[in-house]
Amino acid sequence: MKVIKTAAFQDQKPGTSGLRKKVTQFQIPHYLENFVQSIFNAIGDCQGKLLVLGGDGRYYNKNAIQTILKMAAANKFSRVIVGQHGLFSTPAASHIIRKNQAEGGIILSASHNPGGPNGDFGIKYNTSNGGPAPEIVTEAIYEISQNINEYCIVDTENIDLSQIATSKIGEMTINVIDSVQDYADLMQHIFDFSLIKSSVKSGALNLCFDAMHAITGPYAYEIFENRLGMTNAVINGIPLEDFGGGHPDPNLSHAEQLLQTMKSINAPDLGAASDGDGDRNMILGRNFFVTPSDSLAIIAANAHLMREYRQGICGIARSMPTSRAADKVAERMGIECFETPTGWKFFGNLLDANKITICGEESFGTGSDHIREKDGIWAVLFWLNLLAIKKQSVEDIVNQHWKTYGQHYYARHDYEEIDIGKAKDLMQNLEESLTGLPGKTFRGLEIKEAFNFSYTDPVDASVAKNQGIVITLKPDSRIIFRLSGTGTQGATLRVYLESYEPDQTKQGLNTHEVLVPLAAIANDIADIRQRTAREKPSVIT
Ligand code: G16
Repeated sequence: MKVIKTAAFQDQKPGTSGLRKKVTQFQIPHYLENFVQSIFNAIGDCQGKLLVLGGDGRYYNKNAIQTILKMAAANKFSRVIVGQHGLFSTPAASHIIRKNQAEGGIILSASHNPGGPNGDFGIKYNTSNGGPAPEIVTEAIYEISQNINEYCIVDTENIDLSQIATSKIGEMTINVIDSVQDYADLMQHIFDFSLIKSSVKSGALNLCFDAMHAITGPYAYEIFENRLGMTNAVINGIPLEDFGGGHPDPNLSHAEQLLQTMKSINAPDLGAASDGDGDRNMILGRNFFVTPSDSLAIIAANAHLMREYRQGICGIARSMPTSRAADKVAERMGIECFETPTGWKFFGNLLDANKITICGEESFGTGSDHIREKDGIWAVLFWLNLLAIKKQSVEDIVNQHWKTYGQHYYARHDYEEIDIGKAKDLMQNLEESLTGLPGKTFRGLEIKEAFNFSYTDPVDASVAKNQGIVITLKPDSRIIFRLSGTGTQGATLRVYLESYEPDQTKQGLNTHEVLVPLAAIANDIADIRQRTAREKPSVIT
């Protein structure tokens, strides 16, 4: 074992979901090692403990896995469970941590961010509940990283991760396990595979799943094709280190091939995609997009139809910028709907305390208490199971939902890679204008409230402040501004627009047209064009 002297890096503060930087940054000598040692120091005594390790297979995954294994041995972990070839989707890693009662897990991923030598890399730590480390832990890791001056590593050959086998580094056991089987078994336990399979067999149900050359390919082949018999359901299923040069973000801008398929005359019943590490999902019907916020609400409203949730659900949670469609469902069910800051880590306490069963975010994330991460394949299976039960089209199910609960027109406008200083000024300026806004009218709509969102965790009373600026307008609209916590280049301003429409005759219209006035008001209030020097958003989802 070697103790290596190092100097602290000042920029190792985890964002919305772990530490994300350019690959080139992680390649700087000691950069990865410093952060990993900071995680281990935050855990404390690692002696005798079990760690889960895997990543989404992006460029640098292979190198980082070997380094982390050698550091885990030097830090005296007794065992590491690692996915074959160093691969685990984020949901699968969460499941493996829980199933094996591990101390925690390290997941190597920059999620939906592009990969390759010039792309992004990331590292996140999940705790023993299988969920992303809460703020108190990420803060501790960051603090340690600020003063770190040495790390430990075993000087040894690389470990062969290509075979399912057990090996050792010194005293530490390494179990290389199949990355897919445990997770596929869990899905089969939750959903009614025989029902889905018989619908598929009768020709009543088919799917196009776009794995975007990312981690879900092997999971999708096993689950959709092998276990459910959906031949040729998977496209872009071979994981590549650079995601084939694409942007593994399942949204209307980046899943072009899938969108074309779903617009074609032979479109399947369900179209879906997942992201780099398999926790996000996009749901499409034939020529029809389901917003993630609506998908969350529909999943919550229909959960009792699924085997796993037949007793009903105990509560729902959504992140603050997610539309309030789920709130309407909770209201009717007489259960609570929690509004949390952006970031899956804020759902962990609510799930552990059995306050919620279903949760989700506008950023294409949905999940339940089966693990402690959002889960892309789970959401697709939910929709498949729902289609098999209801025997209706995706569009009909959504329309029916709107008729019952009203429609929340919703869009997110992203201004990517803007100057960090300009983005901070914009937010600061907005913050200073808040007290003067209520009562003012913009383009015929009166502002009800204007505030900076903060959250007190109902379980441990921890407080998260400055989580985004919320503007509510009469009769029932919202505009939200926040800066992304997952980008690696400049700043990304996110503007979320939402307008509630209970009148059935005004539902199903073109979302972007309906939201034109709100987009204009957002610009009036925040002076976006002037301050960012951008004429329009770079991405609209
Ligand atoms: C991460 C978090 C999500 C969050 C999303 C967007 O997703 O896990 O909870 O909603 O980032 O964050 P931001 O708006 O700050 O960019 P992922 O899929 O990237 O891990």
